[in-house]
Amino acid sequence: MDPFRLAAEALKSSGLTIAVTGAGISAESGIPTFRGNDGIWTKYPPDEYATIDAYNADPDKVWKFWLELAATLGGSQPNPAHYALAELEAMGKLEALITQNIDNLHEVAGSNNVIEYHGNAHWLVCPRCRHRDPLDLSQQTNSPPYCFCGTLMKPDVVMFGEAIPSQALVESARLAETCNCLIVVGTSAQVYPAARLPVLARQNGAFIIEANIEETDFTASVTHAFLKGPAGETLPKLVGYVKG
Ligand code: BV8
Ligand code: ZN
Repeated sequence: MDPFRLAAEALKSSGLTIAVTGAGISAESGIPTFRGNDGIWTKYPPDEYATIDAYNADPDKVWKFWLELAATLGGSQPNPAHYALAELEAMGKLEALITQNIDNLHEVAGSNNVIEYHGNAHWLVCPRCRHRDPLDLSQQTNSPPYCFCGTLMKPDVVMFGEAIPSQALVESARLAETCNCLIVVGTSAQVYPAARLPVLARQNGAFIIEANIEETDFTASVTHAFLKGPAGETLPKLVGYVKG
């Protein structure tokens, strides 16, 4: 059966549907993904630039990478894939959206119930007192700013070796365990604990829809309906089937 028809039927009959998104959903917004040929990690190895130990060891070096990444994100706009998920939410067919992305594009596209599993690059946070400030890109400083409590602030993103914010962790696990349908979009399924969410949902009997340009570790073992292609095309097509 046509995977779009299968996926649309599952969505229509699902009482609680959630989405899990990764960098691939923002690829058509011009944001490079992490892995893959021209991925961010090819230029900036994650163990040098995206771990909390690297940040603590040399904040200025890592700060320069985050400013550059935030500047790339700053100029980007949502693409039809982001709008398709926002439309499903507006249709009452998507309860929550868990994103690994830090680009804020789901919020800009109109999704309301977004769980930022890996934080948000447009904010700074104090590791000590949790005070947050918006990241002011016009301040191209060489070093991160200090919090009023005297501690060096950091980008409000979850770096490797840092814990997922506890509220996001608990709420996402609850949703994965109780949903009837989960749409996983544009993730290589390499990063934990985010990569556990579709597995958890499948174990609890949910119907898994996967949208990706290529197969992943989920496709053979977790996915029921694989929508192959760019999410900017597959997700609007899926919404069309749901409406049809
Ligand atoms: C933690 C920060 C514990 C911001 C990120 C060994 C085994 C298992 C786990 C570990 C291990 N060693 C270490 C760990 C833990 C580690 C981990 O999982 N490492 C991996 C690499 C093995 N995890 C952690 O450290 C996590 N924390 O475990 O803490 C702890 C507990 C208590 C107290 C202290 C500590 C923290 C993980 C979060 C790290 N932060 N990002 C940022 O840089 O964005 S992760 C980074 O990878 C991004 O957030 C990104 O979202 C995430 C996943 O990547 P993807 O989104 O999947 O993107 P990717 O490029 O990989 O793939 C893109 C996909 O899109 C591809 O499939 C492609 O085909 C597809 N695609 C492309 N174009 C399109 C498309 N699809 C559709 N349409 C298109 N057009
Ligand atoms: Zn502080």
